[in-house]
Amino acid sequence: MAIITTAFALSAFSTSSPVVNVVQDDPRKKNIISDNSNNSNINDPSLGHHITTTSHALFDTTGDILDPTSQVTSGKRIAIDPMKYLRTFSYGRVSTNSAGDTSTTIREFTLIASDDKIMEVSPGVFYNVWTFNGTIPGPTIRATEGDLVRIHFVNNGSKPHSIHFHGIHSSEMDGVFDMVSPGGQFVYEFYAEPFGVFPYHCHMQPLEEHISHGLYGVYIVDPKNKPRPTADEMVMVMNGYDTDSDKENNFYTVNGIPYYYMHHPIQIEKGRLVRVYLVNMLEFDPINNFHLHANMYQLYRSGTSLTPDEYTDMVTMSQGERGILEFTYKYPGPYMFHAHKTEFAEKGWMGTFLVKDENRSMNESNSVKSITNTLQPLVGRGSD
Ligand SMILES: [Cu+2]
Repeated sequence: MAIITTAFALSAFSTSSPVVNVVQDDPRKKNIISDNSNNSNINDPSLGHHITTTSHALFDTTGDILDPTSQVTSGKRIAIDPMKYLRTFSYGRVSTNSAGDTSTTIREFTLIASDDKIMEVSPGVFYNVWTFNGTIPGPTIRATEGDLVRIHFVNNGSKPHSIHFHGIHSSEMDGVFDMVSPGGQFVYEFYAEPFGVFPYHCHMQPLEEHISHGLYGVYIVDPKNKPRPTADEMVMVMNGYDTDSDKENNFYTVNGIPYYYMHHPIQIEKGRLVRVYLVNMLEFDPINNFHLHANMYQLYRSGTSLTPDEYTDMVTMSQGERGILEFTYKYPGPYMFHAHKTEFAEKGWMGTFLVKDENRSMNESNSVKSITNTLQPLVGRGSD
C-alpha cells in the first residue's frame, strides 16, 4: 500500500497541523467517483485516491454515480457563459435520510478542480484559469438550512487544492489543513447553517495564487422556517485577472468576463423584485463595490438576517465579504450597475439592467380601451 504523506507545511500553521495521508491502494477505491463527463482522468481507477487523516475519521464517498453540477469542457480552452451562470443554482442530487420522526435532506455535489485551462479574458488576452467544474466562478451550490451537504471533491489539477466553505462546520471539513494532492479526492460533509450567502474557495498556499486564478464560487443557504419572498434571483461574483503576473489586476469583472453585461444587458421586469446574491472574491485589491443606478436596494449583509441592514445604492466589500441586494425598478429602460471605483469600472466591472415593462402592450391596449370606453358615452352624447 503506497501511502503518500502530504503534511500541510504552512509556516502559519507550523505547530500542530494534522497530517493527511493519501491512500492510493485503498480497497474502497472501487467507490471512486465516476460520472458522465468527458474527463477521462476522473474515471481512471488508478487515480481513485482516498484520504484518511491521522487525527480524525475517514471520509469516503458513497460509491454512487454522481452528477457533475456543470459540464466539464474538453480540451484546455474554456468559454464561460455569464448569462447562464447568472440565474443557475445547483441544488445537487437529493436524497432523504429518515430516522424516526425526523428526516434530513441530503444534497450531493461534485466539484472538480483543474488548473490547466486557458481562457480568453479579453480579445487576444489569454490567461491560465484554475476552475471548479470548468467555470469561473464555480457552480452556485444551494441548500436549505439544516440540509446535509456532501461535496465530492476531485482534484484533477497538477497542484494540491482543497475547498474551504464559509459557514459553520467541523474542523476536518474546513478544507484548510487537509490538502488534496493531484489525482486525489475528498468528501466534505456538513449541515447547512446558518442561512445566508457564502463564498467557497480553494485554501491552498500561496492563497492569493489559488484564488486569483479562479478557484471560488458561491454557496447559498436558504432560511428553513421563513423563506425569502419570490423574486428574480441572480448571483454576482466580483473578481479580477492579473494577466501579466505583477500582482495587480488588469481586468475586473462581475461573473467572469469584463464588460459582459454591458454587451448583454440583464433583462428584468418593471415592478418585480430582484434579488442579487453578491460576493466579492477580488484578489490583490483591498476593496470592491457595487453601485446601482437610478435606484436603491435593501442590503442584507452576509444574508444572515431577514431584516435589511441598510437602504442604499452603494456597498463596499473586502475580499470574501458578501450580501443580498433586493430592489425593484419603477421605470422601464436601461440602467447601469458598476464598481464605484472608477479604475475597476473602466477595466471591465460594469453592466446594465434592461428593465422591461412586461404589461406595457396590455396596459397600452387597456388604457386605449378605457379611454375609448370613457369617451364613447360622451361621443355618443355629443352626437345626439
Ligand atoms: Cu488551489
